[in-house]
This record gives sequence, C-alpha cells and structure tokens, in this order.
Amino acid sequence: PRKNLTTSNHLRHVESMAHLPSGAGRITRLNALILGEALASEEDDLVFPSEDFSSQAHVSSPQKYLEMYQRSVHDPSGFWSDIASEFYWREKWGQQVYHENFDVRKGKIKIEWFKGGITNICYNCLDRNIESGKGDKTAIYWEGNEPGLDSSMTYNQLLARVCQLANYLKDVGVHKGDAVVIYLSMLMELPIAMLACARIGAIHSVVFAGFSAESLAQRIIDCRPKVVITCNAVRRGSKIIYLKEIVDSALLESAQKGIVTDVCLTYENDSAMKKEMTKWTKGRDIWWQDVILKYPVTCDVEWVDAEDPLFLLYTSGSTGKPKGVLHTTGGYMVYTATTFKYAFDYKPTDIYWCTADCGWITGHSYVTYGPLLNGATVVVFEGAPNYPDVGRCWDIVDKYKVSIFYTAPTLVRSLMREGDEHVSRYSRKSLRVLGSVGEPINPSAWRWFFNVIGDARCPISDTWWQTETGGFMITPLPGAWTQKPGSATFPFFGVQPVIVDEKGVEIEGECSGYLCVKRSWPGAFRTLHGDHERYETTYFSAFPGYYFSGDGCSRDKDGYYWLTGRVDDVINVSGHRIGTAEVESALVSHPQCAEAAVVGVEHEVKGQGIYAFVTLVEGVSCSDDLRKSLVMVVRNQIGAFAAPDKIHWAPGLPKTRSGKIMRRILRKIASRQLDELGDTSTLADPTVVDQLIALADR
Ligand code: 6R9
Repeated sequence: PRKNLTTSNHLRHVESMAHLPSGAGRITRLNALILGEALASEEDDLVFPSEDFSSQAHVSSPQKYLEMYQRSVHDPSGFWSDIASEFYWREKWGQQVYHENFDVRKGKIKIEWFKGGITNICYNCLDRNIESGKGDKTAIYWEGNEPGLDSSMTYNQLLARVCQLANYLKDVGVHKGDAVVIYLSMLMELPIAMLACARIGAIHSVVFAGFSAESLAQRIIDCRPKVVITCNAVRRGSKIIYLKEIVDSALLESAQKGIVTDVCLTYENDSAMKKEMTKWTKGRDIWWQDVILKYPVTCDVEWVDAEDPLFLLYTSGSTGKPKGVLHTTGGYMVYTATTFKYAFDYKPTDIYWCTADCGWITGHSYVTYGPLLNGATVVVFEGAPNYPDVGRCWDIVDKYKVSIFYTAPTLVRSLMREGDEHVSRYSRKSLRVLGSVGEPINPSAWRWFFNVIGDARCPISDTWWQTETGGFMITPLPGAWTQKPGSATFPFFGVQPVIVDEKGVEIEGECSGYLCVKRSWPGAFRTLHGDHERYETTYFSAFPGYYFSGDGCSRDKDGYYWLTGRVDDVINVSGHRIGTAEVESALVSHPQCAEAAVVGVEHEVKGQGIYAFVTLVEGVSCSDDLRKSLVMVVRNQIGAFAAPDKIHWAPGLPKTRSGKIMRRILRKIASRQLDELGDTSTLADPTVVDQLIALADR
C-alpha cells in the first residue's frame, strides 16, 4: 500500500517533473498511477513525498532542484565558489576556480579545485563551528558495543582532544605531507585521529580494522607512515579482536621489507583488554593515555593549499594490488559538506547516525567530515547491529533520538529476515530521513525500510557514489521529488552522468550501459598514490573523455537512474568492494591450490557472495579440511569479510585457446543458470564445463 499518495500530490509532481532537463525526470506515463491501476513494473512504482516534508525541505520541488542543477553545470565556478565562501579560507583561491583535463587524448588527467586557496578542514569542522556559537553542542555521541557503555563530547571538548593528539604527533616528528596509518575500530579516538592529522597537514590512511595483518602491511609498505595509531583490542558483538597483535605482525612484515615505522601509538581500550596483557615493543610502542593528556589543548593549524592531500584510502581494483585513492583538501571539504546538507536535508536540530565504519569512504565523508563541517551531532557506534539482539539499532535510535539514519542494504535485508516485531517494539518517532549506500537496494528491501523502519514517513536517500568520487553523485534529495524504490534517482549538483555503450558512445534517453561522468566535480579523487598512470588507465582510458565508474546502469523512461552493479572484476559483498584477483591470489598462495577463479553470485543478505573455483595440485584430493584451510588463507591474507562462501572443486577451468579464463561461463555455473552457458565451442577444452557441472554440489 502506498501511503502519502494523494491526487493533488501526484499532479503537482507530475507537472513539475515534466520540466526536468533531458535525462533528468521526465514523467510521461503516469495515467495508470493516477487512475490507481496496477503497476506495470518497478519503474512505475512511485513514492511521493508528503507536503509536510517537502514544504520544509532545503530543496522543496523539482523546479528548485532544476534551477540549482542548471546553474551548477552551466556555471560550476560561480555555483561552487558561492558555497565554498561559507567556509573559512585563510586566503582565497586564485582566478580560476577549477581546472580539469578529463581527456587522456589531450594529455595528463588533471583535476584541481580552489587551487591557491589556503584552508584547513579540521579548522572548518571544529574551530569555525565553535566560533559561531556551537562550542557546547554535542559533536559526538559514542555508543559502545555493550549497552550502557557510552559517552559524549561537545565541539569544545572534541577540539581539545584533537589538539592534544595533534601536538603529540608534531612532537614525534610528523610534518605536513607525512602519512599516518590509523587502524582502529569505531572508538571516539578514530575521528579524533583523522582530525588531528588534518589539523597538522598530515595525510591519514585509515585501514578498516577487519583487514588482516598482511593487508595492513601491504598498505603500510605503500604509504610508509611515520606513526601507526591503534588500540590494544576491541569488542565486537560477543567477540574480542586483538588489534595490536595484528599491527605487531604487520609492522614486523613491513620492517622485513625495509619499511620501519618509528611509533605505534596504542589506545588502551580497557573495556576489551587490560594494558598488562598487551604485548609490547619498547621504544616503538606508546600508550595513548600515557602521553596525550600531557599535551596542550590548543594547537595551531597548519594552513594548507586546497590541493594539498588530505587522505589516502585503499580500495580494491581488478588487480591484486589495492589502489591508494588520494583526496585533497578544498574540493573534498566543500563537496562532502554540501552533499551531506542536501541529500539528508540536514537541519541543525538533527541527530545523525551513519552505521558505516570510518575504515571505508562512507565513514570518512559521512561519519567524520560531512557532518562535522555542518556542525552536526553524530552518533558513533562501536558495536555490531545485532548485538545483544537484532533490535539494537532501534534501541540506539530511540536512545539518542536519531533523526537521520544512514545504512547499507545488507543490514536492511538481514534485519528484514528477523521480522517486524523487533522493530515495532521501538518508537522510532524521531526518524525523519533514511539513507542507503554501498550497493543497489532491491525494491523489496527499500519498501521494508520505508514502511517498517520509517513508518512510511521518511524519504530514503539511496546514495550512489564511490571511494573515488569522495561524495554522493546520484542521490535523491528528500522531499524534492517522487521516489522509485531501488532507483538512486537523479544527479547531485554539478554531476553530469552519462551512459555509454561498449564503444564509449554516449546514449541518450531510456537505455542501459556503462556509467561514466563527463566533467569533474569538487570531491573527485586526484590520483592513485604513486601511480598516476594506473589512475589514467583504470578510470579514464576505457572510454576516453569520461571518468568510468566501473558500474553498469540504466536510465528509465522518466530519466531515473538505476544502478545495476559492477561490470569489472570487483565483487560487492555487504557493500565492501573485493577484487576477484585479490581473493584468487590468496587462494593460490595455498600450497595445495594450483589455480583459482573467483566470481560473485547473488546472495540473499550480502548482496553478492564470493564463489571460488579451485583446481588442486596434482595428486591432492579434495576434503572438508582442505576447504576450511583454503577459506582460512583468504581470511588471513585479506580479512574475514572476504572469506569465500563456496569452494567449487574444479579439475580444470574453462579457458580460451589463448589461456584466458572465461568468467562469463563460471558465473553461469555458479548461479546454476546452466541453460544460459552460451557458446562454449571457443574453449580450449569444452569438456571442462561438463566436469564442473557434475561437481557443482560436491
Ligand atoms: C560509497 C561506497 C563503490 C561501489 C560502486 C557501486 C556500489 C555504492 C551504491 C552502489 C548502487 C548505491 N554502490 N552505493 N550501487 N546503489 N546507492 O560504497 O564506496 O566502497 O568505493 O564502493 O559500490 O558498485 O561502484 P565504495
């Protein structure tokens, strides 16, 4: 049942959407809906914002969006300078607001925004908000893994804590441009550490605390940090994870490769583990609590150029080596702040909770920077959403009166399976806006999120974006227009998405193809650390003239965008990007594995699951123990979240005569779509396909 559906609402939106520009929201066939007839397809399933919501929204109608959108693409300099001027700049940027070369055929890819502008993002998050009277406002509510364990911090207190750490980092020799690796769970100290680095112009590289020692070592070797920040252990659900031990092995491994880290600053998380129990390397390891409190609570800001690097965040690509995505300061600041404000219709009275971990881009842009730049109150949650029970999220929502709740489809699906009663026993009255990120949200999960969690009251911002884009690219603006469950709707200000065919030719109107972006936007990444060439070949060479996202996409008759998932060798498991090549190289490092090929398969909760075809070394036979030990290798080399869901024993793999594995066939076998295998005659040995099918359920 569609609530909030009134004829007057309908007509208002239909009329106004009809004026959207080409590609953006032209509604033509609404008669069926207006007459209340059955919906022909998902594309015709519409959810209308309520008058109440729209009338108070920052962007209250399609026309308002259109005016702003058109200005943002016709006059990007004017549009973004006006917004940037709301921040503090020590010195204003130069004559040219932005500079871009998006076309490999015209030379080196280069993106610059606000070059010459001198600023500091930590100053803009904290000092600027304090100066405007928000010093006593709560910046962070921290909720621990165990219910009842919590704390909070005002903007004044947060600034003091950030300054103490910043002073310490300077004292141990961290200078502007130096890297600092942060390997922490969702403690208050994680955003504090990010902000402290930003304050002194150091480049932070947060590594998700679910990554293994080997993955951490790989990242340490790549960015050579002066300091690694961690804690001794964390509780997550009913488990304890010994982070410091993982860091110890990573530091050992990187030292063996000649990369020595001088300082390992360790926070004593005494709710998980006592100091005395922690293994210690004298001279290198320092307890956070022993040193930080001695430092002054004020710290001068290192003023940096808008184009000075802010952080590196590693992400999976289609080769085994993770890519160090580099974001710079000024454009990222303006972009995350603006997207946060509009896509969540943020108001100063909101309490905002994003369930993402700061180890991923969502935690960078929308736990730390975007919200704090807006002076928002943010909930930081250490624990697991199903601990001690599956009602925990709504318990937290009620406890802090959360009004904006931003999460991933995988969590929505997993809670949906548990039943509505775990939701309905909580009030959730404070909720106003919901958000989704990480993977496409299927319409049924969208409906459940909307009807059950949000009581059919709260618009859902299904935000499509990537580590590389820094902030939202295609997203609903709550209240501005009609939503379609499962569609990310329309581009954000300044974003010009295009859909191209295999030849890189732009397709207009209703179509599907590869999602690219035509022009730069302030939050775009500027390079891959130490490998500008890979940046150009991965993102700008597939379809010259465009940034290629790696995602497939379609645009419907009304101009709505529908993301369909990765088209490269990347699997999206619970919203985490995992390169098939990384999993394969972990598997083949097992002494009994001769060859491996990994594909993604549909998974009810995780979105995609990891399905591995494994060929064993001559003479080795398959067994359950071997299966377990193969999974173990992946857990140890990448992290538990990358563990294969299925190991399929493969006497051989389908290969072309030139030796290329035909993944298309493997995907069909993995999803048991055996009548859709297609042409197998070009295979070097077509009989392997039958052998694989025969072994499918062994
Ligand atoms: C923010 C983030 C990026 C990939 C991206 C796409 C998928 C993210 C999505 C979505 C459909 C959405 N993705 N949000 N697909 N609808 N709302 O997740 O960054 O970890 O770099 O992943 O995630 O496939 O290409 P990242």
